[in-house]
Amino acid sequence: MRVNRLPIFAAAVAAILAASCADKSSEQSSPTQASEAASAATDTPAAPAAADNAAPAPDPLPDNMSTVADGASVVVEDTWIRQPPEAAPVAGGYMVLRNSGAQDDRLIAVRSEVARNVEIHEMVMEGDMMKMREMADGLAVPAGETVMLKPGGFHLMLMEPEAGLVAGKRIPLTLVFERGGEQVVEFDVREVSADAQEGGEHGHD
Ligand SMILES: [Cu+2]
Repeated sequence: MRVNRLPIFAAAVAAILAASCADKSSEQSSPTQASEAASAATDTPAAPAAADNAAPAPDPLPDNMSTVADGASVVVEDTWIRQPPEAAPVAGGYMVLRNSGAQDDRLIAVRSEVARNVEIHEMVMEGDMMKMREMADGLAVPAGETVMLKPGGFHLMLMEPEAGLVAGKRIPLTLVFERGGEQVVEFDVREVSADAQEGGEHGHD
């Protein structure tokens, strides 16, 4: 064990030394730093990496790594609307928001032709009661994260939906993201038994 550890440690020290050297001297830069220098000063060709005896450095990052121009970085999946009881004043909409981009985004509004308006709701405890509440600032979808809208949790609330929201129909909703702009996404209307639901019948103020 002791015999094997020493070379590894020595290699790590050598790598650290090589890296700190490169900070002072551009001629001894590691491959990673060479690529950064090359993208910073594109008028000069990138100098070949002088790695010397240092441990091999990881592959240089692609030049566009931090400059990805991402518009719609949120992927919308598993979209569905619960078939509301006849003449119900609201209908719940659910989906999965997957932000694969490097930038935080936020669902700030939803529009639909089949409802008077669409609100973004969260569930909160009030005493021993779960209540739903509109999220006035919208729903954050942080970079690299997945946000689920599901019964009993975050959901869309179609206010005063038109008649005929029956299972099998596909309803387009326009999702408006703060950064990514608008996406029109189709939602399947599904019939779900009432005892399976938690976010269905809650009073609105
Ligand atoms: Cu609601």
